[in-house]
Amino acid sequence: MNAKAAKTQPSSPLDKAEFKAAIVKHLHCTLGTDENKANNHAWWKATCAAIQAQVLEGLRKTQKSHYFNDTRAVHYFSAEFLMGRLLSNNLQNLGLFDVASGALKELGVEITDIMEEEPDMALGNGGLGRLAACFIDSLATMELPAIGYGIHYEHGLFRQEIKSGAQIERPDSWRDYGNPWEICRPESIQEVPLFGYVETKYGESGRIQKEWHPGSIVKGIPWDIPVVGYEGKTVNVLRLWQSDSSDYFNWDVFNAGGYVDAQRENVQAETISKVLYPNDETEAGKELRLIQQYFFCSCSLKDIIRRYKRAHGDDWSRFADQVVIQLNDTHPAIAIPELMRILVDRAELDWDQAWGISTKVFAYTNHTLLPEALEKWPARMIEKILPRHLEIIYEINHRFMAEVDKKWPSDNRIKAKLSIIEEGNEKMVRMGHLSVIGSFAVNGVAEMHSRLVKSDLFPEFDALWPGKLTNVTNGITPRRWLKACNPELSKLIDKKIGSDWPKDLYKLEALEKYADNKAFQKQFMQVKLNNKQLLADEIRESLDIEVDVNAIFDVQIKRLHEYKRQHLNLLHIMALYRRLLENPDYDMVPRVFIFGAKAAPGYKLAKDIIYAINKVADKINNDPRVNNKIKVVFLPNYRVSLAEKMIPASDVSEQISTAGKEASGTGNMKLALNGAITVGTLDGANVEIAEEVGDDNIFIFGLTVEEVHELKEKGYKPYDYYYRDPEIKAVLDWLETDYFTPGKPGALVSIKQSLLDHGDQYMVLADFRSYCDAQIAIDEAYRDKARWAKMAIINTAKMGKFTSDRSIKDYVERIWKLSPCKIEN
Ligand code: IMP
Ligand code: B1N
Repeated sequence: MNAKAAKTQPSSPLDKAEFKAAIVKHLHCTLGTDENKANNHAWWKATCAAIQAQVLEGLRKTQKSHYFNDTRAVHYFSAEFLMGRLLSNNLQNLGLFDVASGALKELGVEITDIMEEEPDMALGNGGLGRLAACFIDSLATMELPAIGYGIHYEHGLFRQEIKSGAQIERPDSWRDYGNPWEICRPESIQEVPLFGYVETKYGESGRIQKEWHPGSIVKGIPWDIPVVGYEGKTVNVLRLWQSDSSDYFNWDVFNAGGYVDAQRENVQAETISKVLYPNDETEAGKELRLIQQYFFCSCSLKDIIRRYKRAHGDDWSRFADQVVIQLNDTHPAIAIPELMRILVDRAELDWDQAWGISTKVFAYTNHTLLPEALEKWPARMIEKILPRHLEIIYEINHRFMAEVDKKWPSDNRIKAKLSIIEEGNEKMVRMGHLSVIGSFAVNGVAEMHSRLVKSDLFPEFDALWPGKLTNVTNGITPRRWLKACNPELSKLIDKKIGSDWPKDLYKLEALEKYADNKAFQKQFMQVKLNNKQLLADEIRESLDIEVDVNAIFDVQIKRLHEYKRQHLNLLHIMALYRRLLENPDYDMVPRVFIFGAKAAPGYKLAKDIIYAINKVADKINNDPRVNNKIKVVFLPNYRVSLAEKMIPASDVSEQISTAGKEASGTGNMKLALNGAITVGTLDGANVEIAEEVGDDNIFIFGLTVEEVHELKEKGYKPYDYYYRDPEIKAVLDWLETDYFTPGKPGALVSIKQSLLDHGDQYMVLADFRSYCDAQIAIDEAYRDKARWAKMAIINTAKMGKFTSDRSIKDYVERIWKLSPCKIEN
C-alpha cells in the first residue's frame, strides 16, 4: 500500500518520513528548540508529541463510538495506578515502534536513550497499582468500554537512595518538567463537600429529608491519560483527579457555631492530592487518607452520573444497566454510601430503590488477608469529615443486621462478627464488610487466596450469599512484560511461532515442542545471556560492581515486607558464604543475588533488612576468599522501568512468601514469562504457576498453608530450629557480631530478635532448611545446560493463563457482563 492509500485507512499510521517530520515540527513549534540544540529530554518530548496527535484522534473516535452506541462501561476505581513509562508502550501498541526508532536514527538519535528520559509515573505502591495498569491496558486492547478513575498525585511513590547501606526517601516529582501525555479537562471540574453537619427536615409528604451543610468544598480537576489498546483502535482514558481550593466558604456552617474547630482543622484543599501514601499493606488510619479516598470517589461518581444523565436524563431505572464500578480493594469503598447519598438525598429515590440500584453497580476485589491491611476507620473520624455518610453506613448496617437475624435468629456473636461496626473502646467502621454488603460480587485474586477469603475472612458472608464470593486470578499484560521489555526474545518467538501471541498468550504453548530442540535452546539461552549482559552493564554503572554473566542471576524484586521474606533469602546467602569460608572448595555454581525493594518509610524492620542486605553485600563482594562465587547486588529505587530491565535478565525468580500470606503476586508471572525458574512456596498464584508448568519446571519448598496452620496451633517455637540446626544458629549469631558492620556490633540484631524473641511470625526458620535444599536442587539443575534451557522454555510456553486479557475476560463474563465496542471513524 502506498502512503496516500494508507492515509485513507481508519487510523492511518505514520510512515517513517512523516514521523520524522512530526518530531522535527514539535521540536520547533512545541518545544521551541531545533535539531542541533535539542537534548535527549527535548527529543523525548517531541517524540511523545508526535504520537500524541494520533493517540488523541483514537481517543476522540473511541468516545464518539461509545457515546453513539450508549455502551455499558466498567469504571475501575483505584487509589493507585502504577503506569511506569508510556512512550515505548504506546509505540508498541500503535505498532509504531520500529517506525519511530528508524525515524529517530535518521535524525541521529537512539530511541533507547530518549526512552530513558521519561520519568516513571509511579502513582502506586506495588502489585495492586500495577495490576490496575495492566487491566486498563487489557481493557483497551479488548475494545471494552472502560474508564480508570484515580488520584492525580503530585508526588508518586518516593525515590529510594541508599546511603551507607540504609534507605533514604526522596520526593518523586514525575511532572516537574511537564508530562506530555496528560490532558487537563477544566470543563469537567467537580466539587467535593467535606465536614459540616446534617440537617433533618420533614417534607410535606412526611418524608424525612436530610441536608448536608458542608463546612468546606474542594475542587476536583480531572487530568486524562489516554490508554492505547494493542493493535486495536480503542483508546480509553485514565481520569485522575487533582484537588484544588474553591472559593467556597460556608457562612451558614460558620454561624451555626461549634463548627469553627472543624473549619480550623480542615486540610488545605491542595494537600489532598499532594502525595501517595507509601504504605503497602498497612493502614495508618490517617484522616488525610480518608479524605483522599472520598475525594476521588466523589469526583468520579459525579462524573459518571453527569455522563449518564446526558443520555438518560433523570430516569434512574437504567443506571445499573449502563454502569458497573469495580472497587480495587476497599480504598474506594466510601463510594458505596456516596452513591446512596446521591440517590436518596439528591435524586430523592426511596431507600430500597436506591439500594437496589447501588448493589447492582458495585463489585469488590479483595487483595489481602493481612489483618494490618484491612481498612477500618474510627466512626468519629467519618462523622467529622463525612457526617451524612456515617448516618448512611449505620442505616445500611441496621437493615443488614435484620437480614442476619433472619438467617441466624438472636445470634449476637454472629451479629457482632458481621456488623459493619466493630464495637470497642473506639467504634470502628470495617470497610471490608461494607464492601461485601454493598457489592453484587466479591473476588479474590488467585485460587488459593479466594478459597481463604471464603473459609477464613468472610465465611458467614459466603453462607449468607452463596456464589457472591468468587475468584479471578490476576494477570499481567504481555505487551509490556514481554513484547516491549524483552524485544530480543519477542523477535525469537515471532520467528518461531508467529506474532499473534501478544493478543492470545496461549499461543505460546506452541513453543513447548521446541523445548528439547538443541538449536532453539541455544537461541533462547543466548537471548537470556544478552539480557544478562545489559543488566550487568547497568549494575557496573550504578554500583561499580562487576558481575559474571555466566553466574546464575537470582532475583528477588518486590516491596520489602516480612511476609515476603527477603530475610530468608539473606540468611541463605550468609549460609553459603559461611560454607565457602569453611571450605574454599565448596562446590557451587557462581551466583549473583539481586534485590530490588522499597520499604515503607515507617516500617523499621523492613528498613533494617535493607540495611542488612547491603552490609552483607559489601562484605561478600569484597572478600577475595569468596572467589567471585557469590555477588550480592541491591539495586536502588526499584520501580516499573527498572523491573523491565531486571526481569528479562533473570534466571531464578524468588517467590518465597509464607504460605497463605501473598494473595497472588504478579512479579512471579512476569519472571516466569521471561524464562526465569521459580523457587517458591505454595502461596498465591505460585500454586497456579506450578500447575501450568508442572512439578519438574519449578522448585517448590516449605510449609503448605495447612502445615502453617497446624504448626501455629501446636505452638511454633523458633528456638527449637535455632538449637537443632547449627547452620541456622551460626548465621543468626553472626548477625549479632560486628562482622558485617565493623565497629557497630548489634547493628543487625533486630532481625535475629524478630526471628527468635518475637516469635518469627512468618516462619522463616521453619522453612529455612527446605529452602536451602531447593537452592541445592537449583544449583544442580543449572549445571545441566540442556535441562535448564528446557525448563526456561517451558516456563515461557506455559504462561498463557497469566495474561491480564484472561483476567479481564473472566471479569467480563462472570462479573461485569460487558460487550466490546467496535470503533468507527
Ligand atoms: P466525558 O464524557 O467528560 O468523558 O467526555 C467525553 C465525552 O464526549 C464522551 O464520553 C462522549 O459521551 C462525548 N462525545 C464524544 N463524541 C460525541 C459526539 O459526537 N456527540 C456527543 N457527545 C460526544
Ligand atoms: O495486590 C496484588 C497481589 O498480587 C499481591 O499479592 C497483594 O499483596 C497486593 C493497602 C495494598 N494487597 N493489598 C495491597 C496496597 C496498598 C495499600 O495501601 C493494601 N496490595 C496488595 C494484586 O492483586
